[in-house]
Amino acid sequence: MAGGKGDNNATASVVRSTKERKKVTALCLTNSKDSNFGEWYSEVVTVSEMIRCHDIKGCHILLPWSMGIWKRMQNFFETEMEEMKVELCYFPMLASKDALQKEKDHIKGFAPEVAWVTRSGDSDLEVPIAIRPTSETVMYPTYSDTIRGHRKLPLKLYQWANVVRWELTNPTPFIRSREFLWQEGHTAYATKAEADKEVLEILELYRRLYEEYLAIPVVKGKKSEMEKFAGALYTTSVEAFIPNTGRGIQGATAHCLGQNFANMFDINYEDDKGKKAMAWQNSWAYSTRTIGVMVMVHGDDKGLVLPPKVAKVQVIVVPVPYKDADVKDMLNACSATVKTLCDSGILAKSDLRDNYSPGWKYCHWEMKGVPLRIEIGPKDLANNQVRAVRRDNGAKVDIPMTKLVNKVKGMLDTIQQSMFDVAKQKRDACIQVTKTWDEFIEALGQKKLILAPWCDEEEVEKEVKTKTKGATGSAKTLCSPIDQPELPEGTLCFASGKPAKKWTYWGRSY
Ligand code: 87F
Repeated sequence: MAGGKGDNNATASVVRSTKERKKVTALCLTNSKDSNFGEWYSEVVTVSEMIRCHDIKGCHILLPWSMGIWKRMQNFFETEMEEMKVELCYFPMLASKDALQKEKDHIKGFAPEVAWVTRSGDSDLEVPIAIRPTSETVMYPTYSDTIRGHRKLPLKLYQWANVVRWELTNPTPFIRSREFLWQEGHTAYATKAEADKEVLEILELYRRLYEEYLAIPVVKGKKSEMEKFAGALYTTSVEAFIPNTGRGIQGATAHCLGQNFANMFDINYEDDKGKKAMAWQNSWAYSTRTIGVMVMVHGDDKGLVLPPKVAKVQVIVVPVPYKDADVKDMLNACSATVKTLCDSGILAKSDLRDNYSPGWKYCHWEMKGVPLRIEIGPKDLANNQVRAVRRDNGAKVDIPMTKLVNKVKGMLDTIQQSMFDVAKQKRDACIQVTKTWDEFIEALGQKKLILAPWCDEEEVEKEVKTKTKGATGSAKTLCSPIDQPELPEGTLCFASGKPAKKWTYWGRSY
């Protein structure tokens, strides 16, 4: 692994050709994004030191490089939670069988994914205990007590938690793993109108997380009856798209639960007329899947490409010693540059190791996706300038030391915006409007993100699923965009030929 203990000697020894060096230090990906996407993804998340494998299938170790990204996303979200007056809490990870049974109707389809603790030491537990796959059943008994007892609505809580879902399909780091991290929000209101309003506010936060932070375009939309969470009145989501595989991916979700759980868990309050009324609830989450989507959308054959707003390190400063030039001055200039940047709030770091060449360091930090590299060589030192190199497009500029902070800030903003623009351009190029079945099938074969007029009938969605079944899964609805394009009178459903009710995105998905 790059930068690992084992390769120090190899690098220091006489390894001259680039090819050989890359082989020894594993700085080069052996798979390419375009020809070998699945392998490329697995390789890039491990070689960049985001994750390490664990000896339990579907579980991964999240290393500082990915946790640093997660932390920055958490910071954004926590600030917004405070603004919305949603309070942080923590509930246990173990759920009783009784509580889980209460929502058995909704859990039916999920039951095979629930992991159970059945023993302690040598003895069987009297009653097995579930590890939370989600926390409704853990939290809602408390909601019932709290709301009825002394607290007025609304009750707005969220927590950061790990959850376990014993996935049976092929695990993929971040995208589908058996244990993952998420933020889960659970709120209760007196009226449906308040709950509806919150769903859209949360959905907007998720859009901002993806578009402003991860630089990934998403569609805000409503799930079909078939694709919604069975326990919800309706489900909304932000949907991203992976051009390389032609698959949609649910980025985050916000449900209006209606009064379903309130009825199951007896979450009621006394209304102004002293009458018992059931609460209206929402639940919403985004998970570490966000990181996987970011890798898939932005990564390239040199490794990760991190958007500046989520990168753990935004600027890497590398000294470029040349023959007998004074190395000490150069190292001091690097440290001073880092200090100046850090003092102004930029996440900068230097790589002053003397047992790696500048070229090796370039590859290493490119693999890790650091948005901006600053090189300082003898000429730069003499001219009181640095050279900055963008990770996203390789562009190089010389920056006078006197303008360092402003220029670097400007470049980081430009990179952030440019990464979004490029990703949006690629995503948009994959969107295909189809009005007939033949067009739909053709677009599906071309890995498109399909926007089609639909009659919104479950039977029709089922039929589309059956008819498109193949080795790589079948087509399904991703969402109906909240911002609906105009649907001219008389438009027909692409699949059934009945009058269309809405525009809906379709495609294969993760
Ligand atoms: C897997 C096993 C057991 C999803 C599961 O989306 C139960 C479930 O209830 C389960 N997989 N779900 C739905 C989760 C709904 C909801 N929970 C709170 C969210 C957002 C956060």
